[in-house]
Amino acid sequence: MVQQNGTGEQSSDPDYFQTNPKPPNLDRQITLARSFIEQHASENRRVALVASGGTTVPLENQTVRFIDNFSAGTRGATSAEYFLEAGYAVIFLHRQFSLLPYSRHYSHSTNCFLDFMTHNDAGAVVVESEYQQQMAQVLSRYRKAKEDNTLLLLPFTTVNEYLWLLRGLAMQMQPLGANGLFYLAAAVSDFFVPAERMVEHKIQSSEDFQEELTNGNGARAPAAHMDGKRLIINLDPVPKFLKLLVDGWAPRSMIVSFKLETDPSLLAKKARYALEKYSHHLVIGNLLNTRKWEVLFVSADGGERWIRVPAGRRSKSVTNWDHDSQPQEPAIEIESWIVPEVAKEHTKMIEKAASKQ
Ligand code: PAZ
Repeated sequence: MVQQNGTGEQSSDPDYFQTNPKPPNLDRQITLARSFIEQHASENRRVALVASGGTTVPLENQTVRFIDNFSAGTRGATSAEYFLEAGYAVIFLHRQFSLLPYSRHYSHSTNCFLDFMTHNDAGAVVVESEYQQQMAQVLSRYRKAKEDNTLLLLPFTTVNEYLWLLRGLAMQMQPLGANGLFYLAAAVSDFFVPAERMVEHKIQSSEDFQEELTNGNGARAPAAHMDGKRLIINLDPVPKFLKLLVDGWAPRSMIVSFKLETDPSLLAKKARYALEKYSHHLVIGNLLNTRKWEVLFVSADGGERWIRVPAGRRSKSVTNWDHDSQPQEPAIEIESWIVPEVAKEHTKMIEKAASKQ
């Protein structure tokens, strides 16, 4: 059972980074990002930070159990490719082992790379002739991104790692000014276990073996514990990082967030609410079941408009023989329409910023 702690209203928590541990590899990741950003700033290239995949909330320090947020990383990985095509350099902040730009075409259950391969007459493994052309295109784009050093892959797993990375990267991106873009498609947990209430070891399913959580001041209530046969999980709200990003970490960049809902009647309202609450530039709303063929753009000028893949182009065949259980793939990737729209808005913002100088 998941319980919410407190009143339900989440606050910006300036203490978050004092009380929740810095990930061990953060400095290394930030160093990589710094030289990447410096290179592209010196070439006056736009840099998009694309956040992708879901964050986890570990229930134990030595993590056996965790809560996860839904996202395969399709939105982020696909969008990253279109940003690269539009001339951006991309920092791809992604959930470890979720889909990646380029390799996404040949991974996971719908597109197993083995289904694209065959043996030739000499017995060598080669790409099936019907996939040659498409794979050659993906390969040359992938190679170009590598040669030009325009794609930096930075993984996270937990919500804590995500928040530390987002803040650290935003600080590094500040010198880019309006050339920086945040495209926040990751599915980030709203609730988490703060470090001070995290147990060290695997939660036991019997009260008899329950771990005591103590500090200098005596016992503290752990975030997860057994109550008879029931597991009680008591989570804190994650700080409102979007507010912190807009107001403090990246005040001159363009900021685009995504809003995922399952109830169609709430989508526009919630997207508008988020935009008004955080005062950023654009919210892209999507529904879980239709996210591959329709999204709602809600912008700061009051505009609301749907981008939709036409009904006739909503499905294509997939290579896997076991695809019946998978959602249909549209013939058009909706990100090929989303990203140019975002880039157009970004151009306007850059021009506006330049006219003020
Ligand atoms: O990666 P994916 O295609 O499986 O899912 C993408 C998404 C639905 C997580 C993304 O488009 C999104 O809405 N992200 C924000 C989620 C949120 O409201 O926190």
